[in-house]
Amino acid sequence: MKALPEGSTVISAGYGTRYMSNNVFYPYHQNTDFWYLSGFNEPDSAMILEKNDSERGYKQTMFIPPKNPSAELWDGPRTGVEGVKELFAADEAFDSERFPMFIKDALLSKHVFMDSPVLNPSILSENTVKSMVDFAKNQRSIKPLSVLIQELRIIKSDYEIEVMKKSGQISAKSFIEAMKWTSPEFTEAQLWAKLDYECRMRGSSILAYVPVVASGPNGLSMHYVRNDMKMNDGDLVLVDCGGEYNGYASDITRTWPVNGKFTEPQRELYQAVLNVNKACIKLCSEKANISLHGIHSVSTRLMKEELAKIGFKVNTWELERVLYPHHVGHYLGLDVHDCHDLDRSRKLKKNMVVTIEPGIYVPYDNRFPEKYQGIAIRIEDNCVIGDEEPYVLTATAPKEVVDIEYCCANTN
Ligand SMILES: [Mn+2]
Repeated sequence: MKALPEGSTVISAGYGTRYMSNNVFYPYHQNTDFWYLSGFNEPDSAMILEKNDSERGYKQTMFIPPKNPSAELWDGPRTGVEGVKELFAADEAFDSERFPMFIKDALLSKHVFMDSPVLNPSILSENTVKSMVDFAKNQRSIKPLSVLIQELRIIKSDYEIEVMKKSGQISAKSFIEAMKWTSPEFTEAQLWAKLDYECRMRGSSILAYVPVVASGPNGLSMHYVRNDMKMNDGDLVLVDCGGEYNGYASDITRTWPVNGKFTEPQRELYQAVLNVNKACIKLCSEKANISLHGIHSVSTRLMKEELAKIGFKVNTWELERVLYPHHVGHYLGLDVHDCHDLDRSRKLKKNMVVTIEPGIYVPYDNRFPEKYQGIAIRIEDNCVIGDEEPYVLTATAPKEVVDIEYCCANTN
């Protein structure tokens, strides 16, 4: 609010409940921008911030589901109007149903910052509110809010880093348990359940995203999330999974042998990707003076060299469109793909958090050495940008060949 001009009003709405089918709802997840501003986790809530001359510099008005004994009988206790003033520092608070009355005035301020109501199910997308916003849009310019919040979110506070350390540890330890437990007698679905269980047993509220649990050639599909096949002896399993802890996501990928022992071609290809992963992680500092796009360029160059060492002859198109078709990383935070509107060409600054996730996916195509065909490998870590060197949040998840094989052999 300090950075905004006089006469500014910020309107932020949380998500409503989302449905899988008919009356069957998904586990509730708050809009992360609203959560960042408010810390409030109940559906159908909203907040209006008005810049003023008070000591605080602004007035915070919240709209929330009110206390209601019959609704609370079904859905559990609500914070209520008095609670949200006491616990969430609201100057004023009202029943969500009164939001349309207030937004009308709010939209008349000199500078209005809010995101399009059509983007997400929230009390902003209700018809009366939507028509008022559409009307205001024609009258004056409403400026987008999310990019402003993303600018705040991209640099983590020391407290956020502490929470993300815990989030990383939880997920990394869950990978250790998953490796120890993996065997050809299980399915991908069972390995998914194992990871979910281990994350939640350590304090995660939920997995941060639908994981990829892809054994054998299933790993060649980047977004394989069916996770329903039997895992075969002799195959690798590629797992991209992370828990959410106090709102903050982890995003780890490890690839390990279903039977616990790499074959020779698997190990060679794995080592190539691992070398790229480690070299790129070293670049995660302010001193390196580099962006995520910059690290990506380095990763493609290194990958080409690593592949040449083991007999691949590939051109740039084959490398960047077929074998390694995705980016080396993204920002990480409350969202897995955090600050998604901010460019990856900005120089990395202290306390940004990024993923480093080079991968190789060799299709059944005789342009590539036959012994590597059908193998998919990705190794992904979460790194806090430091002054001179990174802090790797996911360092406890094994990734050296010897560590993985030791872990897999240790079957409890
Ligand atoms: Mn990722």
